[in-house]
Amino acid sequence: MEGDAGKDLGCQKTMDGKASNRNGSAKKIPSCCLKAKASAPELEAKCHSTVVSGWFTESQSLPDKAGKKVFFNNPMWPGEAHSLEVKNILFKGKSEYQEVLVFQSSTYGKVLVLDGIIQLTEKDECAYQEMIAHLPLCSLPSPKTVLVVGGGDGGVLREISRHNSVELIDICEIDQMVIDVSKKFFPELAVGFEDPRVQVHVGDAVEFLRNAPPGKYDAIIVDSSDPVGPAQELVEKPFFETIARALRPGGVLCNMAESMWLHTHLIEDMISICRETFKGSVHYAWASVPTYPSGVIGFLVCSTEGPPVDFVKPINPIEKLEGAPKHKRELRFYNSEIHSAAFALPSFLRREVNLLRDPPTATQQICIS
Ligand code: SPD
Repeated sequence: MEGDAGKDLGCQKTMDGKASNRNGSAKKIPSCCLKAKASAPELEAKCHSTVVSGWFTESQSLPDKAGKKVFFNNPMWPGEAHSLEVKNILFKGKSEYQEVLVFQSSTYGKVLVLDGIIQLTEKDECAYQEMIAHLPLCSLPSPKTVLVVGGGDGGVLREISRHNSVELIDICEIDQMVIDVSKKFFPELAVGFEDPRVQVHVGDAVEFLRNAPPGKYDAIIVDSSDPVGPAQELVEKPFFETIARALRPGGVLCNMAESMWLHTHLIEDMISICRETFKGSVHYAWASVPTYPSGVIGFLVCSTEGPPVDFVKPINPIEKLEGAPKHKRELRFYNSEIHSAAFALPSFLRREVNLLRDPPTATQQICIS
């Protein structure tokens, strides 16, 4: 791994316009590039060489046929780009699934990037990892069995391990390189792997869930990358069905659910699939994460039919769990107040994703009033 630092990830173009790797052999273009190419056919889909003149950006400008610079960016957030100043590149590599980049930024600490998209920075990872773990786990009286889908950096494991009631933490991550890179460069996150309750499974989560005994888990947390490339399947109905099957009655799912500013249609689709699939409740919450596109990220929380789950008012408040607020390190973002506040939605989102469609339950009345 060390030897790779500073190497060009090189999704270069050959004379015939096909993508090639460094030694010139033909290379499969990732689906995200193909989508981008389809939305901007005048450009060749160029992979994720993302550091230009000392700045990392989730998009880049490329010359069109007339030599004019055209902004080429991720199809998930067309027309915008966030940049971070790069102090130095610590690692560049290519796994079987994606390109992996780690750099030291000037203002956000170390940054992990997969396929050209920021996954976390040392400065603001606390908001995402703490929320995606404690929104579901503080909504259950005494969670015991938890599955993490994705989450190979270990940050979500670190957060789950604050809960002493938990006896088993399975994690299914598709990409061993993400785990290795996190252990090397992000020890504050990878510390999550040290908990003896953690069982690591490297492989396809869809397959893993298909083989899981029905009703095995109290909570499933889907900490995926965006639904382009390897995470595409993780927003589709069959995936949610396998999750519902693997949860016990009254079990909960917390799923990364993108930005309300950029992805209202995707959120709407996810909510409608989840309403069909999870017969308990379905809610949307959000948090501020400055280095994610538009500066916010959402969480879809759902429960299966069974003992009702009131997501808005944590029944298992973290402040009352012995040792939890300081376990491994102090909580930086999450507390019970922010938990409830996360379910307050802007009016446009309530309308656009039709969150008022069902007659509001007592819980929803609190959340939407
Ligand atoms: N747009 C980026 C969304 C990334 C979500 N996954 C982050 C992984 C951190 N554990």
